[in-house]
Amino acid sequence: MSSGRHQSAPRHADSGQGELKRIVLVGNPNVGKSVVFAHLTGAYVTVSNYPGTTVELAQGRARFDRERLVIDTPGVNSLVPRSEDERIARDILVEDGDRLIVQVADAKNLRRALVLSSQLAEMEVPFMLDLNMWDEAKNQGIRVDTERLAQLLGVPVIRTVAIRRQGLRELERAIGDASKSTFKVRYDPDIEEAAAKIEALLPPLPISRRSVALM
Ligand SMILES: Nc1nc2c(ncn2[C@@H]2O[C@H](COP(=O)(O)OP(=O)(O)O)[C@@H](O)[C@H]2O)c(=O)[nH]1
Ligand SMILES: [Mg+2]
Repeated sequence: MSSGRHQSAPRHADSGQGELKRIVLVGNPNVGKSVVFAHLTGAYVTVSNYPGTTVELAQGRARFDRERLVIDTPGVNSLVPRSEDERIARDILVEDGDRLIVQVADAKNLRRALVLSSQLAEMEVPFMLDLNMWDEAKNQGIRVDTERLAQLLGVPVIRTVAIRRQGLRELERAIGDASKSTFKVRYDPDIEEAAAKIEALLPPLPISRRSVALM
């Protein structure tokens, strides 16, 4: 990890919710994460700064499963961080403990979204993909074969129009099926060889050692 300071979990900022299982929303900026978050949590939401930063994080209990805490993270373009926001999103994913990840994506910008999907796959964290803004994609004539995409990624892929509450029930159902992706990026042999050497030196981590070695 490039992060020098190792921050404690945001869950500690909100005492009493410490040991809840987490649902972490991640995605590019402006894809509808906060709208999805509002639907999943309803009214009782706390907003606190991520420890040691001014970055605000919203968290609240899931309405469909009170044992789960939903966390809305800052929008990112990469999980190999280049900004404080990206570092925080990455750190939340890297934290130990029981968590399922919901990647919210703009269905019109699939290429951008799949960069993150491939990074989540590399980290070997359980996730599912929500293709949001399906209305706008449709209006622009963009079609996505979600079944094929789900096959290729090996994780659930669903469609939503969050502002109109379309697909949110399906989203809630699919969260329980979030899984580690079977998709694997193969790099040039030199990179693979170097990564394997680094990987062998790393201790057990909450995300795959391969992904940390590649970072
Ligand atoms: N057309 C359309 N707009 C949406 C949808 N979901 C969210 N939005 C809008 O997209 C903008 C960004 O949403 P927001 O939740 O703030 O995105 P975030 O940056 O990922 O948290 C807002 O203006 C939302 O009202 C959707 O499914 N369809
Ligand atoms: Mg937001």
